Order: sequence, then structure tokens, then C-alpha cells
Amino acid sequence: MGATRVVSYLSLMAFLGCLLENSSVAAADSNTVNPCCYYPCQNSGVCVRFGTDQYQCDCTRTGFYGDNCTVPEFGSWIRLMLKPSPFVTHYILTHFQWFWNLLNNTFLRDTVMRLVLTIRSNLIPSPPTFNTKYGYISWESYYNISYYTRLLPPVPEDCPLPMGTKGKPTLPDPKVLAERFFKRKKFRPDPQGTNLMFAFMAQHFTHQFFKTNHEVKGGFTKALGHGVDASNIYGDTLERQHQLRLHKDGKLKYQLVGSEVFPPTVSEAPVYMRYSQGLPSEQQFALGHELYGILPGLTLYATLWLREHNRVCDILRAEHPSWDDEQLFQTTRLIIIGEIIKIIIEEYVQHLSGYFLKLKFDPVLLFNERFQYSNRIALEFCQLYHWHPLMPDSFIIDDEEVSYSQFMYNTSLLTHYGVEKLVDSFSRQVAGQIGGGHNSHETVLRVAELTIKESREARIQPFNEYRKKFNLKPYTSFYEFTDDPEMAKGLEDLYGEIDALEFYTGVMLEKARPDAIFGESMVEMGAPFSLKGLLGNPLCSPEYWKPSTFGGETGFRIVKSATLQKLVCHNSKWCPYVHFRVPGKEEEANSRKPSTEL
Ligand code: ACD
Repeated sequence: MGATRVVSYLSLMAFLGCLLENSSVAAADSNTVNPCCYYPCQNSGVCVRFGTDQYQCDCTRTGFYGDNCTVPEFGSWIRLMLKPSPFVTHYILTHFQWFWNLLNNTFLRDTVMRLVLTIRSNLIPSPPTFNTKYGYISWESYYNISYYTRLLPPVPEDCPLPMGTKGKPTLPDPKVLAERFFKRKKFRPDPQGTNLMFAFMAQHFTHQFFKTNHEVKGGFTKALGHGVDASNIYGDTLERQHQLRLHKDGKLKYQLVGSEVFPPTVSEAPVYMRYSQGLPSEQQFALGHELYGILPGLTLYATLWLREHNRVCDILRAEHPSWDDEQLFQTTRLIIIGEIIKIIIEEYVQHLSGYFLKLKFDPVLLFNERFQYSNRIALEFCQLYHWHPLMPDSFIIDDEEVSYSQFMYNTSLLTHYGVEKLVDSFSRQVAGQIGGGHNSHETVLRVAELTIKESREARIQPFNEYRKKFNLKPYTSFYEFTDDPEMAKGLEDLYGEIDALEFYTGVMLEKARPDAIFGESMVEMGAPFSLKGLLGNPLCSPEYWKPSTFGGETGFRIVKSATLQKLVCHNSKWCPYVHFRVPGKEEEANSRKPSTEL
């Protein structure tokens, strides 16, 4: 009874808040509810509390004015009239193949790519703003890079309800959410044909910048590079890096199994690794990241990058016989980082997008734009990237079914089958659809539960507030949010109001776009973080993006022409089918013949 009264009282106050558009300092209520708990400021306006029950929205440079930043300036009004909706833009980019085939071969490809990069990156504040402790601009939150940054400040501590002023007094049990909405009923393959080669790349690649420090609460990270720094290959401390290095010719330590190069064992490179107890010491590889021995797919990528690093070292040494180990190592690392960014933009993001526009990695596109070459990883980005539904029910390697218990912590699968067969098998096996719910294998289900718990500790604002931040219309009901009426009803019962739906639950359970891997919000929120993070890398700045950074034209060319196929085929005995999606019928027929061609 008491709770119902609080909620209806709060709704009334929200209504009154709208009526107060014209007063310069708007009064919220007399019962000293923090008025910022209503999220009154629109269009990225910043809410500042005055006194105990008053607030002001700072609309500076938002393109809007009025007490709640709701009135567009003339320029914004024109922009709003002309700007196509995300639905229309996405539709155009994923249809009319003939048109894109023509455009991709003209200078207009650059124009559209520049637009994609600038529109997306402009949504990410740079320098960064808030963090989990500071919901206002502070020097500490700028300077202390041990924090993940935050796009929206946390829900203020003194709000009457967990999500601000909407929803129920208690949030649903994370375990109940995971069991009822995330747990797989029947494996749902991704309609875009995403495969396990993609899934393991996603995991391998993102663990260089998502390294939540679970020892302390408050949204801290151990990945201080805040972007693509290849710390997952070279270690996240100088000490680890030196243990992994051969200290000769710039190379990383390795061992030969038969005649093939694999990572060294922990006895050869003593670094901390997480292995199951009793795993024979010869199967304990020493890798850049302590978790990459857990899944053979991650160990596979670690091996490929190790071989690629040492291959590039040989190329550089042949051109620069006077260079010492250090210079060879450092320059090779930059080449590897460049290769990663190139593959991620032109193949990984390309695949995810489903666009017919051919994405292009060319830092020069931004040289005449206002763009900051820095990046800070955001907690919201880390949250939305928990893509565990990608994981299948079991693994098919060389036509044999391998269960999770046989797969996990089993590095011997890599040495037994070899790089070629693993790549071939992972490239042929379809991954699960990420969005839409009911597709997380029970082995990974707990991750969803933990992610929701983490979001609550960090007081992440409601999903609909993020929809607005990313220029999307907030959902008006759970039935608009999902096509699954049972899920809509269940979520409504648990959350009470759509405006109280949590961020992670929102991005993961939202209806997927037709024939797509996930929904609108994942793309509209994920893309800005991604593109700003990739192009904000110092390598992409005018000062770094030149041949000398990479040891000359040869190194520069390696970066500019990197592909996933080259990464595999330059470092294997034969060239398997390698892609981020499963083969189509025609590819299937051709790809059964092993080749050495690139
Ligand atoms: C666009 C391009 C298409 C975007 C399509 C999907 C984006 C969804 C989620 C993020 C995808 C990939 C993440 C890749 C790299 C992350 C790099 C982070 C570096 C710090 O329409 O804009």
C-alpha cells in the first residue's frame, strides 16, 4: 500500500516536472526527492541539483534550450526534420545491393564511411565524463584511469526507487531473470551466419580492454590501455611482457611441437595462468592473458598472433639488420595493433553490420575532422558486450562432437588437431543468435546473472534513458520492446514499468532486427563505442599514421593489407576455410579443397 502511494505520488511529480518548462530553476517537490531522479533533462542536458528539491538542466551545446532542454534551436530543428531514423538508415545500408556495389567503387565510399565514423564517434564524450563514483565532472574521474568511464551518471544514491522514480521498490532476482529469459530452450542459430571463429575473436579481442577488477567494487578496470593495445598478446604489465619475450630479434618465446610453433609452457615463461588443477605442465601454455588457456578457441588466436608477431619480426629484421631486440619488438607490436584494427573494422564489424556499404579502415578519412585521438572504455560498453548466447551446445571439431567438459581447459585439442583444423572447424560451425533472449547455454548462464548484479552495484540508469542518449525513441511498453508476448508479460510483472527496465536486460532481450544477430539498441549503442575506440587509437593519428612508425613501407603495407585469411594462412601449413561466417553453398563446395593460396 505504502509503495503504491509512493509510486503514484512520483508519477504526479513527473507530470508536474513537465509543466515547469518555463521557470529558470524548476521546483520538483516539497518532500525532498532528489529531482534528478526523474531524469528531467533531455537531449544530453546535464541535471544539477540546487537546494534540496530544485534542479537545473545545463543545455550548453546540446542544440536545445528550455528548462529541460526540450526546445530545439533552429539548426537542430532542421537537422531533426531531415535526419532519417535509425530504422531507415539501417534499412538502406542493408538493402539495395546493386546501389552499394556501384557506390563502393567510387569516392562516395569514403564520404559515407567518414559520415559513419563522425556521426558515431560524436556520441561519445571525449575527454570522458563520469564514472561509477562521480556522477558529475571531476578531475578524479578524468585522471584516474583505473575506472571505466560512464556515458550516463549513476542513478543518484538517494532516489526513492532502484531505477530512479519508476518501477517497483525491488528489482527482479537476477537468477530468475537469467532462468526465465536468458536460458536457452533450443539452440537458435544466428541468422547472419556468424560462426565460432567470430565468437572466439570477439572474446579474444575484447579481453584486452574489458578486464573488470572484481577485487574492488565501483567499476574499476585492470586494462589501463583503454583500447586496442594488444595487451592480451603481450601481457598487461611490463613484467609479464618480459617473461613472454625471447629477448632476441624482437620475438616472443615459443616452443616447437613436432615442427610447429606453439606458445611456450609456463615453466619456460613463468607468468600467472588460470588452469584446472592437475593439468600436465606441458599443456600449460604461457599467454598474454591469464584466461586464454580456458578455451581452445582463445588459445588458437593466441597462437596465431604469436606466430604472426614472430613472422613480422623476421621481415623487419631483414630490412633493419642494425635494429636491436627492443626496436624490433616495439615496432612489430605497432604493426600487430594496426593489423588488429584493420581486421576488426573491415571484417568483424563489417560482418556484424550486415551492411552492403564496404567499411574501410583509413585513418586519413578523419584528418580534416574535429576528432580526439584518445579513448576511455565505458562500463556500459563492457556490459553490452557480454555476448554469451554466441556459444553453441557443443563443439564440432573435424566432424567429432566435443562437449564443454572435454573442451574447457583442454589446450591439447590445439596441439592434437593443429591450427588448420581448428580454424576450419570453428569457421564452419554456426554460433548462436545474440539478441532476443532464450539462447544462453546453461554453462554460461551465470554470466548473465553476474552482469545484472554488477549493473545494480554500479547503479546503471534504465535502458530507456540510454535509448534517449543514443537518439532512439524510448519504448512505451514491453510489448513494443519484444515480439514475444510471454516475455513482455513476464518482464512487465517483474519490472512494473518499461521505464524501469535495466540496461543489460534491455540490450540483450530486445527483439532482434529481421534476420539479424541482435536488435536496434545493440547496434546504435555498440557502434559509437566501437568506432570511437578503434579510430581514437594513437596509431590512427596524423602523427603516427605514416610508414616510419611501422619501420617503413613494408610494415605499413602489412597493416594496410591485413586480413583474417592472411593472419591464418601466413601462419599455417595449409589454408583452411577461414571467415567470420559459415560458408554458403558455393563456398562450402570450394572450401573443401585445402589450398595454400591467399
Ligand atoms: C556502424 C557500423 C556497424 C556497427 C554494427 C554493429 C555494432 C555493434 C556492436 C559493436 C560491434 C563491434 C565492436 C568492435 C570493436 C570494438 C572496438 C573497441 C575498441 C576500444 O553502423 O556504425
